[in-house]
Amino acid sequence: MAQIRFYDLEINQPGLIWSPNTCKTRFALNNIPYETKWVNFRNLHTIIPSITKSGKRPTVPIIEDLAHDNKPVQDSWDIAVYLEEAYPDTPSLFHGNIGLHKFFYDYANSKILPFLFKLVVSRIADNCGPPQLVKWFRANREKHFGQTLERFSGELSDNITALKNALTPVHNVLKQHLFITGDKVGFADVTLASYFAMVHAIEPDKFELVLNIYNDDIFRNWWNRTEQYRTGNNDARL
Ligand SMILES: N[C@@H](CCC(=O)N[C@@H](CS)C(=O)NCC(=O)O)C(=O)O
Repeated sequence: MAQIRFYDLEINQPGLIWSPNTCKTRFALNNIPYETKWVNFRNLHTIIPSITKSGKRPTVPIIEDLAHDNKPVQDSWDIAVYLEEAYPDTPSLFHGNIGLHKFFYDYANSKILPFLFKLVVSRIADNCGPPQLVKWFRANREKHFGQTLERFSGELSDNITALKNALTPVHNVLKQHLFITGDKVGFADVTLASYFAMVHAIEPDKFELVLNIYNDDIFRNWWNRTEQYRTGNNDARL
């Protein structure tokens, strides 16, 4: 029986596991029985506040902990910390080094994710739901970025170069260790695997460029190694 109710973000391929922030929670839930509730870019604005009742900007992931009075928790980092405390019998993803994982989480968010996001944002926009939602999403994001999504995305080669720079320290670690965390998977691995999962699902050809960014197998081998932690249908692509 599910202990956690987990809210994920659906686009026009039902069941596709693609959202970079929700994947962190999905992968962190690997050892805890959970059920998935799907929301979309439109209805999350009503569904999420009705659960969190916090007044915070509605985003996913959120969870409701069915084993603890349906307690709602929002935000992928806060959820990871919560699960670690509420489910001490499941394997830890922090290994007593929570500060280091927070550092990597922030690094990946600010230095890696933006370039991966630029590889996929146009295709997400075109496939985020029915035509009305597609129109709204594009207008909403273009207003936010102050430019068209295509302009915002820039040149593929520039993004790959910037990404390669940002991934250098990770590549250096993975040359010597099985995981970013060392010999055991940790939340740092969950974080980067989640961002990779977005490109894998949305733009498979570009994902090949990412895996080959150093013309070696380091990232590909690590990605394959993380498979056992990426539950669900990870081979589904848009
Ligand atoms: N810091 C938050 C970010 C959550 C977030 O931005 N989620 C996106 C989906 S990947 C979202 O819900 N977007 C809704 C929207 O932009 O309207 C976390 O890590 O949970």
